[in-house]
Amino acid sequence: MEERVKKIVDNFDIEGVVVSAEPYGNGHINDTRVVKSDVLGKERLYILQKINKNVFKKPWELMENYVGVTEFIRKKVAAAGGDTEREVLNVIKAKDGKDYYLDSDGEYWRMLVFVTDNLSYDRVESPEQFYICAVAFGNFQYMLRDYPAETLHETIPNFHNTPDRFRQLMEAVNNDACGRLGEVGEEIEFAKAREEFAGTFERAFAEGKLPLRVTHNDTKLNNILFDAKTGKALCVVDLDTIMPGYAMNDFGDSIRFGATTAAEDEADLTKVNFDINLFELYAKGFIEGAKGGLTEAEIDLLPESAIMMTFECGMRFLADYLNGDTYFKIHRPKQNLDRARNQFKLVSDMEKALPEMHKIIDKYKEIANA
Ligand code: ADP
Ligand code: GN1
Ligand code: MG
Repeated sequence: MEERVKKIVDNFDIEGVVVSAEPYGNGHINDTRVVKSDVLGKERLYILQKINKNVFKKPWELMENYVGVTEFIRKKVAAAGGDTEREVLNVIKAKDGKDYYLDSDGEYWRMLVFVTDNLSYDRVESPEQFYICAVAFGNFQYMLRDYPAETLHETIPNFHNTPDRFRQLMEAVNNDACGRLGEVGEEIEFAKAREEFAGTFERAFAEGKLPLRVTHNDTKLNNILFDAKTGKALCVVDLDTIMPGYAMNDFGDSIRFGATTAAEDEADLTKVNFDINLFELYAKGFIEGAKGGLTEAEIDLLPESAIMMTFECGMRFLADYLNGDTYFKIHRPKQNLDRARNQFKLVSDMEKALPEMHKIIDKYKEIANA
């Protein structure tokens, strides 16, 4: 283990003798490591994360959210007789009593208890698994329905404000920081043709038709840990973006990532197709998991939220490509461009499937109201 990492780990109040701290997981934002510690011959695992300061400008506020939300959920898990070490994240304090460690380079680190015997998936491997994920995210929102939203910091302002994401894309186009604009003419036209659509939710909110709720805002399949033994959903992770938001977006973001026949960065677009059967399963699970907590207006907008989150994410990948890949981690050149094209292909598919998506949602709305 590098001396630098060992020094950081040593600043946390963890048990045993630290043996290793290897990179872990496939998140696009934070640097995540799994820390192995030896406690009298028994292995104990932790997650160490360097919080991405480029993305999260005030990590100390983010950690206040993290601790507030996890303590709130922990009480509910305990009251239900659940496992408070595995069904909710546990933040380990630094030795100075803070919920994070600030190193001499000005980087912020956090330590979490590793959720043992978990499985995390980067692709939907079975319909059942996607359904389980849907119930878990629906239920997560339900669990936070009475969380004091006014105490939450906005860790990324305008995170799911799609018109603002459009604006940021146009800014990237104007700057053309890396001279890449010539390559993406078609994609820019695609985005411009949907500028009006981008404002759908903001307009509905301004007209008082949508409530603000405490939402997760990053409901990718790999932000749920499954129990390796039972296959059930165990723990929702990646709580960096918990903020007030629209209920539908937690639905739409999962559809974006999961109801597709290919990985998010698949470059061969003939392989990228929207899967309406997975959409239906997720809709059923999410509505059930939300336990009647969604308004009719929210349920009616679930199909649009799938398009909204996919379109928004495509614009974000495209803007990042134009800006020189400064936000999302990439592992090869043009990965963000591939991601953007992939998302826009899904948007086209979803637009065609919109009437069918509405029919599906109407069916489950009736079941939910019955
Ligand atoms: P990012 O914002 O970079 O996506 P995450 O917080 O999602 O960072 O962490 C990256 C991955 O690490 C997750 O997708 C998950 O697989 C794994 N992970 C995160 N927290 C834990 C934990 N407490 N126990 C086990 N695995 C975890
Ligand atoms: C990022 O952190 P991660 O990998 O779970 C991003 C999401 C995007 C997603 C696209 C804080 O999620 O908003 O939808 O990549 N998170 C942040 O894969 O920007
Ligand atoms: Mg993540």
